[in-house]
Amino acid sequence: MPGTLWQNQSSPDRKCDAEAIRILRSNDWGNYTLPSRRLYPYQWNWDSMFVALGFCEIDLDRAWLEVESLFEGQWRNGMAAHIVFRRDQPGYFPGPQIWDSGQQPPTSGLSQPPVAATVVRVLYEKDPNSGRARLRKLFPKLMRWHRWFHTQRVISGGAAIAVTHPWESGRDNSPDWDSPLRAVDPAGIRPYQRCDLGHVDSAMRPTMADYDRYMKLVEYGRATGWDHAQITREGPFAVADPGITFILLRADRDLKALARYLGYRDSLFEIERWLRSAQRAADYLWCPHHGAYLARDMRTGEHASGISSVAFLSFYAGLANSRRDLRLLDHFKRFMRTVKWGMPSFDPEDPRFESRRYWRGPTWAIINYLIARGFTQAGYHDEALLLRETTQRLIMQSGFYEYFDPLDGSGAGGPEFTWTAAIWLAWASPQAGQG
Ligand code: 9WN
Repeated sequence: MPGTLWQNQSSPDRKCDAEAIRILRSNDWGNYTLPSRRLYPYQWNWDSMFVALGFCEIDLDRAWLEVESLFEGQWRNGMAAHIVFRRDQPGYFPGPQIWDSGQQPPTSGLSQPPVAATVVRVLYEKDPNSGRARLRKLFPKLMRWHRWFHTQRVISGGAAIAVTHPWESGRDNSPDWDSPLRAVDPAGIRPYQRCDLGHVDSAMRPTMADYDRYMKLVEYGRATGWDHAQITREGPFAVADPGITFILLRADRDLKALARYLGYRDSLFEIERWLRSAQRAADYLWCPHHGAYLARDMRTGEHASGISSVAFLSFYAGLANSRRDLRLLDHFKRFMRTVKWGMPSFDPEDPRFESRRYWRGPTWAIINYLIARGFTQAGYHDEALLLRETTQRLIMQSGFYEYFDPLDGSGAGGPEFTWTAAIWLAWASPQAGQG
């Protein structure tokens, strides 16, 4: 019976199982789940997909619903939006009026890392019989979204995927965006009031200078009527992101497996075409000087000057290159040796590393999960185990925080955070099916 595995509550890890289920259920608003009740009171794209992985362990039907509801926010041009606003919540800024997307239900004007196809494959393979009709309905939506990335978020001739706003990467204030953001002039933006600082200590959040530029980019996108091709081609910010590029590449491979299950030959050919550009995308991001895949400003061609945790997602993407992989594994070992509670989101030896400031250093359970899945598939089992055990101990010690300080393992950001609970159920718990 689904869920029975999770019902014994005697040991500490079993208590965490019960707590994770409680968090998922308490943030569940019917067919979508809030990342966090106070801090993020809407449906977020990649959060929802991790949530579906968590639900998959206890309630497969509910897991499918989570994915289906996300696609209610899909645009006619194929984009699955990064936030779907189903009701007005004054506790979050910027809300639906600021984005002015013209969509119904209202959404933000950009996207987020496309983990959906990979998650749908997990759900489908869990029970192909009950999932087949649902997969048939979702498949064309996934195709359209991937096509949107491959056409609207690349610059002609290129293959790496651009983010046109730091929020699109899901890694808002990563040092990856520092230099390209400096070129965005925030002069003249409308006055605004942040809400996040009412919920979380400002030392853990992006700075005001960052926010001014985030708002400038929203104002620019809105002024184009959210013309995504134009924004990528001419907008003030277009940075090739190893995070999105590798997540999409992996999702393309999973979408291809789904096309095979359904016997959709035309889609298979189209996906194979996308996959043929993978090597070019990887080569564009590879920085021989750092020995890592780095973000790259598409306006100037400049690489970022430090290494983020998403560099290690090349394994998850299914890229294999023995010379590059050795260099990446050296960095991985160094990162994990330098801090006790990895994987830090940014190089802990770089002067810009900040252990509690959001994407400038902290450890995130979802990223650990993605990197570990890649390591397992590439045969690096010790590295995958290290990430899983560290995540397990972090959560058992500190609770279901949004993220963790890699130096002392303390929780940071929002408490009772949905994606941390979901990753516990899907992967970190000793009882987990491991996604
Ligand atoms: C903006 C919901 C989201 C995550 C992102 C994370 C943060 C939002 C914010 O919260 O971003 O999208 O307001 O800071 O960076 O990855 O999806 O949990």
